[in-house]
Amino acid sequence: MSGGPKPPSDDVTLTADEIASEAARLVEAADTRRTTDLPSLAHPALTIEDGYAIQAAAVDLRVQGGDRVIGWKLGLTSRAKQEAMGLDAPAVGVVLASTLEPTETPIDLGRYIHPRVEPEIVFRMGDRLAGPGVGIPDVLAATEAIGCGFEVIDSRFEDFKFGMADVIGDNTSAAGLVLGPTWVPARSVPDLALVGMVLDVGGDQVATAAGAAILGHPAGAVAWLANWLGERGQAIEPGGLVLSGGMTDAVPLAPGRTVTATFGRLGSVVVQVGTG
Ligand code: OOG
Ligand code: MG
Repeated sequence: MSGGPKPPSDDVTLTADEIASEAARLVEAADTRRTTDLPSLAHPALTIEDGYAIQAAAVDLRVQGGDRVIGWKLGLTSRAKQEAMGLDAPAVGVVLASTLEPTETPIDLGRYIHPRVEPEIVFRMGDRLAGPGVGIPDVLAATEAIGCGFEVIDSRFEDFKFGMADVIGDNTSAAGLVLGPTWVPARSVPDLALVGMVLDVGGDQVATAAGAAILGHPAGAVAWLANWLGERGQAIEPGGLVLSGGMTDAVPLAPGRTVTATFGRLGSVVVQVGTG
């Protein structure tokens, strides 16, 4: 797997130099743990495809620096997330190997700017998958295993305030990933839409959701991704992960906080933040 989404070039309005400089600024913001200006500040007519071009350039910088693409993430696939962020369509981002957090160890807040976690259903793909015409049965047949995780999002923009093209340029706020320990074959969760999830923060139950929160069906969201990638001549590659998107609004991480998401058949995932 290499690189990020490749935009159809006629929808890109920025020059190659402008794309490279926006990408470099976002990568630097992440590396120095400081927020930066929205790309749309300097480029008010920024298009969604400009956003994907910036994202792809930033991912290329990471890969040149020794990182590796290990999958795709969907963002803004639930109503809870769309309402929280004031945006009304799904977005695609890239999962990099460097963002994987060790499971048992407490999270180090020093790696992030203002991190939040989101409970997500995660697919590990067995077969290559690309549209057109991909549906839920195709996704389930191509899936090696389904699990759960917390995505750590950490916008490179102040207060998580951004437009659609901006957040796409910022790789949809992707920053970290904590995977749960349980992986089950797709056939053992015949109705993924009805898998429940209970979200607990420091002993308080703060939200509940079902798989159907994700565009009606998490595997339908993955089908949407495969069809979207197919239009661009790209694919979900074998072995790749797909994060199907936050099922609830995200929870800010704070020193000493423990966040747990308990899913039905998909087990549970815990994020612990150190106090130091
Ligand atoms: C954008 C990323 C959203 C999700 O799962 O919905 C996302 C954000 O909220 O900063 O990853
Ligand atoms: Mg997410």
